[in-house]
This record gives sequence, C-alpha cells and structure tokens, in this order.
Amino acid sequence: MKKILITGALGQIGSELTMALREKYGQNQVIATDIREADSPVVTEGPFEVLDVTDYNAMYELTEKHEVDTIMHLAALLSAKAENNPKFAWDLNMGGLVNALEVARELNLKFFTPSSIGAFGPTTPKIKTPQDTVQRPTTMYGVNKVSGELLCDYYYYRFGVDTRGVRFPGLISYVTEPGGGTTDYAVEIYYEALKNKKYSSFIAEGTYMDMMYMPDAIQAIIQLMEADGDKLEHRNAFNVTAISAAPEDFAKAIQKHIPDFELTYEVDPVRQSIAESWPDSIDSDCAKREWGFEPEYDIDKMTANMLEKLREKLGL
Ligand code: VAH
Repeated sequence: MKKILITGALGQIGSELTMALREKYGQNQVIATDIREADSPVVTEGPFEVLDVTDYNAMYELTEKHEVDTIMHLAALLSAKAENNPKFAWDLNMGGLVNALEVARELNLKFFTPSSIGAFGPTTPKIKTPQDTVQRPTTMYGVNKVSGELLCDYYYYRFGVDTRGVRFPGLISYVTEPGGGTTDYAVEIYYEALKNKKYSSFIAEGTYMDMMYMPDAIQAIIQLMEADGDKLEHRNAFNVTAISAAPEDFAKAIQKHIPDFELTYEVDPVRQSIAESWPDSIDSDCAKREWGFEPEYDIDKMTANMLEKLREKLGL
C-alpha cells in the first residue's frame, strides 16, 4: 500500500484511520473523501475531496486522478439509522460498495471494507461465534453486511481483486461522536460520566456485545492490509474482537475512576432488539492465526485512556 483513497473518511473509523495512515505513509499519500467537508484535521491536514459514493463516475475519476493503489471503503449507514430508513440504507450501503469494488476492479486496486458483528443474526451461535457459521441477520444493516461479505469474496474469486475485510464489533473512540449505531451507548457513557457522573443506557442490563477500542481497530486494518495475501485462508470479514461487555461492565470500569458514577436504564426497543440479535462474544482465532491479530486494550485499559483523552477534549 503506498497511496490510499478512503471513503467515509469523516466517520468514526475514517477520522482515526485517515490520520494513522497519513502518519504511517505520508500526509499526501492518503486521499480522504466524504459526502461533505467538515472542520477536521482529516480535511485540513492532507488531501480531501467531496465524494458521493453512489456516484460511480465521480469515484472512478477521483481514484484515477490521484493514482491510488488501494481503496478503503468505509462510507455506510450504521445499524440503528439503517433500521429507520432501510431503502436508503440499501442504496447507500450496497450501491456505494459495488461502485467501490468496480473501481478497484477497473483500476486493479487493493480493497478494504469492514463488515460487522451485525452480519450475524439470532440463529447464529452467540458464544464464541465461529468465523464460518450461520448468518441470517434480521436487520437491513446485517443484510447489507452479509451481502457485502459475499460481494467482496465474489470480486476476489471472479476478478482477482485483492479484497480484505474484518467483522468489527462495537468500536469505541474519543475522536468522533457516535453516529447512529446500536453500540453507541458504549461511547456516550464516557461523555456522560465526565459531564454528569450518570448515564441512562438505551441498551438493557445484561446485554452482552463485542467491543473494541479504536486504536486496536486501526492496527487490525493496517496489519490485515500488510499481511501476505497468499497466507490468508479467509479474505473478507475476519472476526475481530477485544472485549465482550454489557452496560454494567462499563459502569464498573468507570467507577474505578469516578466512584459515584451512576448507571440507569431507559431501553430503546429498536436498538435493544438489534443488540439481542447479535452475538455475545465472537471467536477471533482465524484472524490471530492467519495475520497475527492481537488487541492491546481490555475494558480497564480502554476506560483509563478514554477518560484521560475525553477530559483533554472536553477541557475538564
Ligand atoms: C453499529 N457501531 O452499532 C456499529 C457496529 C457492531 C456495531 O456495526 O451499527
């Protein structure tokens, strides 16, 4: 990978991935794109272009103009927003993905896009979910993610496009505010803990989901993309995870720093139903074996860092 175009570069993953890749490969080697500009170092500290990923010609022209060798396609509508607008979610998530894959095929580019634990459904084994297992998701986001996994495999087997991907758990980051996902509670809780010493979770007590701190997610993307492709038995959608936690586990970790932090519940039935259809904990052994995935942050180490970084960000 020498020159990379990122779609959705102002999103939760994109905001940190863009900066990490510019640090690693050079400021001008990473072309950040998103549907609109924003006041962000992603826009001001390196090449940025406005791009609507549903516009194939625009994506092709931008990619050709910048002579990149890799596309990292992140632009997507997340699970909760997708449930509120399923047709738009299909058009954006699938239309954008097939455009990006077509550009990668036409220009012979390396390709990354993330799948999600959302690609699993209520009939998937919930504990230590295997890499290869039943995938019958009951959300539009999940249908998009399973379809995307299959599409990326197809472009590899049919056209030889070097497609790679991971199934991300809920990602926790202090850089961007949550963006319409089911796991957003795990980000909001830290902001509220610092601002108000209390948080009302929209996900119920005892609801376990896989989670990961963003630095581990960024490292996983880079590690997978730099791995020897000939050694990969799987291509897309490697299960990766670091933490399996429920809201009360976050509260316990926070209370080690803010003893009087109080967690209450006001369950959102839509996002609770999505969360209950996902695994409690997935098995990431294939990623560990095939390309050396090894997360660094457990819930306590993540909590300490999140609170420290958010105090700085919020000026507290
Ligand atoms: C969401 N944060 O909640 C995303 C992610 C596993 C969750 O895919 O939709």
